[in-house]
Amino acid sequence: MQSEIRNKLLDAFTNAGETFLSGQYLAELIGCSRTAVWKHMEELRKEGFTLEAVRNRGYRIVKTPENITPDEIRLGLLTNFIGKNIHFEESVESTQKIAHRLSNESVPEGTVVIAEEQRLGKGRMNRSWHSPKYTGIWMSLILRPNIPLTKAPQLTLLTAVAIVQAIEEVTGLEPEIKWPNDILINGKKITGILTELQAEADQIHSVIIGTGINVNQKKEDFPQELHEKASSLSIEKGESISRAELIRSIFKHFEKLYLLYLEQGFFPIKLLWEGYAISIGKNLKARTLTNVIEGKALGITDDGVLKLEDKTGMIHHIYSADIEI
Ligand code: BT5
Repeated sequence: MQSEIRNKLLDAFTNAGETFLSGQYLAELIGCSRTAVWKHMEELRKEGFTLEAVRNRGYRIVKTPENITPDEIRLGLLTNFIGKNIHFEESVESTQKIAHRLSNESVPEGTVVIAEEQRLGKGRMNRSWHSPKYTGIWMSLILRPNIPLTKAPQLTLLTAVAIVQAIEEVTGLEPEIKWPNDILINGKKITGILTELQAEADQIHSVIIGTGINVNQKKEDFPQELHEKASSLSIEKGESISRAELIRSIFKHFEKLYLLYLEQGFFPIKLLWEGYAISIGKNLKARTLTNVIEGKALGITDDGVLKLEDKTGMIHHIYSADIEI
């Protein structure tokens, strides 16, 4: 976890923009000594930040490091609780595993676990998620919404909307959503979402939303079996993309949508989601755990459940499946 002083320091630089901040000003603002401020500035320098220090004016940050660090994410973060508490690791089996553990330790809502690499990244139904080092965003967000168990899948759809909005904002690309949890660009998967619950009876203890976003991989970084199916934002855009900026943007959009959802329910999210969905109106094959249903996608219900009409006119409600378009 990050230190309180470091967080306050980064918030001050976020608010200051290009303006220099003096050591004296920072020390008073944060309530620590000037030596402590200097020590934290040196730590930032070691992490790869480029700082400018000018006599009689103070400090400003001119460049952030290449790798992601919690400090870099924090600099410029405009949320109140999503992503304010970052648990950062260089290499883990799965960020979901750590988030489950932290969730039991009662960390605040909005805590995220981010790793530079996952050695055993998970998809749904025990599939694997390829998560190579320094190229993607592999993170798990801990939420504690007061909603019934059955509504938890709506949060997967909400997350997809937040990520699409953030990708649009940061890259200008126009992703599409394939129900329930895939984000595609030019038909290739850029992002997968895995929503897991900790619950008792009908009471949700926490929802853990794992997102895997392919950001700066090159084609050769993907294993052969994913070449046709997967892509990254930098392949689609033709340039590399700042992962920290994208993470901040996701947190911002997510917090806005999540607060809207808690206040007004799923309906406004549904409208946004439909605007990005590619499957609606198309003929699909839905592979559920027990069977395969073919039909036309009519849309989603107010609860986020997919409605498929088969050849006989019967309407099926699909709660969880893999979709082929
Ligand atoms: C998903 O599952 O799409 C959910 C992926 C969630 C990953 C995040 S990363 C952070 C957090 N920690 C974790 O351990 N997991 C979450 P599903 O719909 O089952 O898709 C899995 C399938 O996508 C695999 O079977 C592959 O075919 C394909 N796949 C694997 N890695 C991929 C990648 N990097 N990009 C695109 N497709 C991939």
